[in-house]
Amino acid sequence: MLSEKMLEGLNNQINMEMQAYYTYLSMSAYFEDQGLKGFASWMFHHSEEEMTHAMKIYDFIHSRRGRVKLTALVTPPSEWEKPLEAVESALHHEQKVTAAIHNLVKVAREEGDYATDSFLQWFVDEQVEEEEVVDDLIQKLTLIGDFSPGLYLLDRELSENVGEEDEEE
Ligand code: OFO
Repeated sequence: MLSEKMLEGLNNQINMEMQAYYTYLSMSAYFEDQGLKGFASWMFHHSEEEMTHAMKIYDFIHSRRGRVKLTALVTPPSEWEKPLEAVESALHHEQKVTAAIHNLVKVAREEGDYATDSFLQWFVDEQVEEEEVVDDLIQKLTLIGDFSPGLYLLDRELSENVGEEDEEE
């Protein structure tokens, strides 16, 4: 059985992952509009990952006989001044998600809930990767600056990477 505090934290985390899904999807739409198809599919692919994160927690709550409660999502931003600004806001969001996951681990440990602690370790590792890939994109965009051919090449690289990831799944 999950404690009430643990259950509330996990339900909040579902909302956060869904919010991430919605935010990356909005970024994908923004990049489509900018004609940057590679960025758009990278963001779309990432939004789908966020939905799988939400569903992992959804399933876990049920497997512990808890009650899932879904809550409202906030309208995500839809415009950014430039690609770098959009990707920086993605990193900011990931950092908030990481902090929330760490807080859930803390609650699980305080309560001696080893099953939830163990379940959350996948998310702890995943967040390291999530922050790394987004930060990598920020570094590349910073290097490119206002050099449009560089942006074009990065966009192409991203569309190729997304294709490769899909083949591996
Ligand atoms: Fe769910 O990992 Fe990003 O937010």
